[in-house]
Amino acid sequence: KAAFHWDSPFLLDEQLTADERAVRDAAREYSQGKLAPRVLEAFRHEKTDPAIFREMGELGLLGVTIPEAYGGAGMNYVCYGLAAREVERVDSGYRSMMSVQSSLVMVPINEFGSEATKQKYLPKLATGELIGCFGLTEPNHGSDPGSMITRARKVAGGYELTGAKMWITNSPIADVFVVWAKDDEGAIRGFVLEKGWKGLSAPAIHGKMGLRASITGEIVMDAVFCPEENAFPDVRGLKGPFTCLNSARYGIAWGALGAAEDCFERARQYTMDRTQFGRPLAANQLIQKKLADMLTEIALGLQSCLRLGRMKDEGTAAVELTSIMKRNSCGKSLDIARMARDMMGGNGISDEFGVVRHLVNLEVVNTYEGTHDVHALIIGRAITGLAAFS
Ligand code: TGC
Ligand code: FAD
Repeated sequence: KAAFHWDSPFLLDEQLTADERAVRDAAREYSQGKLAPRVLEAFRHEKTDPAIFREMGELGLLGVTIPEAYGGAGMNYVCYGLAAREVERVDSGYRSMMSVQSSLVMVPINEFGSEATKQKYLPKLATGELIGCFGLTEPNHGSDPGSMITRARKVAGGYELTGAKMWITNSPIADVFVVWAKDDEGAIRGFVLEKGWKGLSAPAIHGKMGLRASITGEIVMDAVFCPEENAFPDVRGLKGPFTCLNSARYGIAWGALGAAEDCFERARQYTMDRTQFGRPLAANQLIQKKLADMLTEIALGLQSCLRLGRMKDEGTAAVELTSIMKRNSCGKSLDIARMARDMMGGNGISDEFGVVRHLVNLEVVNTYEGTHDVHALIIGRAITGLAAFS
């Protein structure tokens, strides 16, 4: 009879190449060795350590899928997903820092930037020497970014950008700002701005109850001059930002399950160790059902993420598949974190036990990069041919 492995029921390892396992192992060693010891203080005191970008850069975790010619690791999407899972096993905020830099800053520069722009920014973003952020959301336009009001007015030698972006990961510590704005024709275009340019500021947003280890801010643009060479020359419309989101949402699909795995493993160990009514909590049917539900969703989710990664690498993944997986992983991981929190009783409320931090982080992850319901509408449109949001 084949043995059952509760920690990997579908034997995920056996479906990976040696290179993929090596990336996964390096990301795990770094995350557990360097990130895990810092996370409690970082989360408690809302502290983001910018040194993390350089550390991740040294390991090749920034721009995993970006070609080596520009400083990236030149690896496949499966590697990127595996790395996101390991980083988010520690904290969604750390995965956020990595995925914004990789998918939302390096991907658009690589896909849409001129050769000079790529040469100028990508190698330093890959090492973490430069920190990037991505400004799409505005105070009054979140799920509906097509209605943005930030403007890029054509002026001699470039554009003048005016407007405000809200809830922007990394912005207060960013050196490079990928910002989306409408031009004089009303078309959405992408621009690469730099810290220190006149009229550009990025105040921090404080008081977040989740993702506290990852700094978030605004981007305020008051007639910021952007030279022509820093505007993406060809891409127009929402296709530009959505191309970046396809990559980041895929990373989140893996990452959220990493957080869920951490919750599951903690809840399992806790209920094995804790005795009530004269026996381990884990000996009770209700507890075992919860563990079975958690493991089932994690195992099915990881297997589907791997399939999506393989399809992305082959070029056969429709964007709606990413919506299915981002939505499923976030929703299921949030349920798992809630269950784990409950199974750990009063201790589950303490940040020292880890799971409540994942829970409040996952509330954010379920909202950004397209909310749970917005992804349902994207999938619903693909099923029916009818758009429910307009
Ligand atoms: P829609 O008509 O659907 O599309 C407009 C144009 O965009 C194209 N397109 C895509 N292209 C590539 N990939 C995709 N996934 C695409 N989806 C759409 C589409 O083909 C069309 O092109 P064209 O050439 O015909 O113009 O646009 P809509 O306005 O109706 O869209 C509605 C909706 C709900 C799908 C969309 O607006 C949406 O996804 N809203 C959610 C917004 C969102 O995800 N924001 C994320 C902000 S960034 C962030 O949260 C980062 S957090 C990072 C972290 O810390 O980890
Ligand atoms: P809204 O769009 O106002 O939605 C509110 C509620 O209404 C949601 O439940 C939503 O599902 C629902 N809703 C909206 N439209 C419909 C509809 N048509 N039908 C039914 N229900 C609907 N953005 C960036 O650009 N860059 C970043 O780096 C970034 N980082 C972030 C970091 C954090 C910590 C947070 C919290 C957000 C971040 N965001 C970022 C913004 C994020 O993408 C948005 O918050 C998200 O897209 C939702 O937009 P909103 O907050 O305006 O909510």
